[in-house]
Amino acid sequence: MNVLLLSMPDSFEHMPAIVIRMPNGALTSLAGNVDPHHRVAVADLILVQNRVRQTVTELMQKFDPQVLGLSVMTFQRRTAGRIIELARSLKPNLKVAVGGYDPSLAPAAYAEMGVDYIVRGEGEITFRDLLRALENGGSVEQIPGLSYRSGKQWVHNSDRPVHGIENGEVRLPNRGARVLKGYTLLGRQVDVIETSRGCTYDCSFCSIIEMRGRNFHTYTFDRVLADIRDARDHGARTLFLVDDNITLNVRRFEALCRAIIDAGLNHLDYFVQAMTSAIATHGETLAPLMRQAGFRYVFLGIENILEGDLAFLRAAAKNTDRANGHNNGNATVKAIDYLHQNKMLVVGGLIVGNPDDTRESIEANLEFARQYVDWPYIQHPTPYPRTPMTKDFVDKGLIINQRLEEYDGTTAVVRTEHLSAEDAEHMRWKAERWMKVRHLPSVLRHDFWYVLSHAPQMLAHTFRGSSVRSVLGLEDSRKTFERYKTIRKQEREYV
Ligand code: B12
Ligand code: SF4
Repeated sequence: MNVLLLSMPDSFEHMPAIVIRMPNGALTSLAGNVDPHHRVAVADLILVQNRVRQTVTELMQKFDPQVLGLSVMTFQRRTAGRIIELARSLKPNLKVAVGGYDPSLAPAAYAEMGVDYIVRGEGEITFRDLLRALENGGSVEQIPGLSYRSGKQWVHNSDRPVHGIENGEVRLPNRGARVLKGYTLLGRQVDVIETSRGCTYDCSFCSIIEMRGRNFHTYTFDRVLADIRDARDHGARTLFLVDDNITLNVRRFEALCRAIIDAGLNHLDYFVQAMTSAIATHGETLAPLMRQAGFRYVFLGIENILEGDLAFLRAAAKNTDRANGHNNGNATVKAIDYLHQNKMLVVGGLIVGNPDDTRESIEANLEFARQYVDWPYIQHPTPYPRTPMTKDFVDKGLIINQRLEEYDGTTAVVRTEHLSAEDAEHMRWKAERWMKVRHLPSVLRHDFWYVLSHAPQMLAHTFRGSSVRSVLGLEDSRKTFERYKTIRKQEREYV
């Protein structure tokens, strides 16, 4: 069968497509796990953000798919709906399947959208089984993890247990299925790899618990190294590890660093997401190994520096330094120190605008980011489907915006008990732009020519909405903020 798999073009504030265009790892993993005789094409629409309609039309004509699959996050739901409409208008008898976090956690929304199948949770085996059934005219009733349309009704089969990825059940991704080019992270070709899946924590803002429960599964190192080599052979020089929480097993992570070094794969740049507690507690041995293995940026889930906010986010445990079995308080500064001492850069993940936040508590977090992090990744709490936090915000009546396309993390869609959503967002936006500018010398050193030639576009993106008057401080920043919001709204019309 001909299968076309698409990831959505929507990006958010901290991932400007002019300099960061990463592939979606789910789609190549699906492509690597269907039966080999299918002809699968994978297209990451982030690569063609300004010509989505035209590209989808061309791909539909070129590959003439019987099955179209879309990977969707919540803020991309509206775009997904538009792409499905377009594809159906081109080929009315097309079978459409959706998967990813949003369809898995809010399947009812897709039942209204001209979709035939929803793949809930991990997709490799479910999608393989679905294609087999479609090809052979077989029944889909027995496929766990699948929801399907039956007449006017939707049938939701039982959940599929999470994959035991340690035993080879999930084959390597098929990067050769990609049909668009232009992946980049500041000029270096980027790819994604996975070494594990799952997490045993239960942060209230995270979708993972409802998606797959609290568990942790790991690939063998042989498999991980083969994946890295494959990404490298396809041209990647920077690799983003998409593990949900690789730092759950620090000894394994250290051994992985050694394996990367021993395999001579440490000439690549690695980006990873990590818990502050793990880095603070084990930094002495872990951080030098990470550096040697080629880790360059570490995204730290700091979430908030105030204990009250951490309690609301249920993120206190993962931010506690536990050296020698003792609780030594917040782990953040110690973790950052270890990373900096070992010449790694910190992407600081913070969440501001929580229910009890005041102007002062948000400012305290912004000031912390100014002082300690290299690249700010500050977000607002966003009520994604079925997270515990969403329930809290609903119960407190604090959600002020239901337009899901704005649920991108940097648009405040909830207010606090003391501050409007707009005030919280304005504070973050105003502070964060300048923090980003401060990081320019660092990226310039690493990717001189690329950054030099793209600096005007990068700055124009960061400061969109600004004018000469606003830069000179002659205009109220609220006015600039309004213009930025208008531009951002226009940007969201991808299709
Ligand atoms: C890595 C990651 C990123 C990377 C993305 C790198 C990349 N290009 O892949 C970065 C850091 C850039 C990122 C950014 C964002 N992310 Co993110 N990210 C993740 C993370 C950690 C892992 C996702 C992943 O790749 N997993 C591995 C793959 C193999 O698994 P998978 O995606 O689940 O796919 C499987 C199934 O879902 C299914 N499937 C998926 N698609 C499809 C399609 C079809 C057709 C089928 C059949 C099946 C299927 O099968 C796949 C294989 O089993 C998750 C989860 C987490 N713990 O936080 C969040 C997560 C996906 N991100 C999320 C969000 C919100 C974002 C941001 C909007 C803001 C933010 N929080 O940073 C931005 C948006 C990025 C953009 N486009 O501009 C949310 C999504 C919530 C939701 N309901 O939509 C998550 C769940 C985190 C959370 N808050 O809970 N993210
Ligand atoms: S530690 Fe990370 S992956 Fe685990 S629940 Fe918290 S945010 Fe989600």
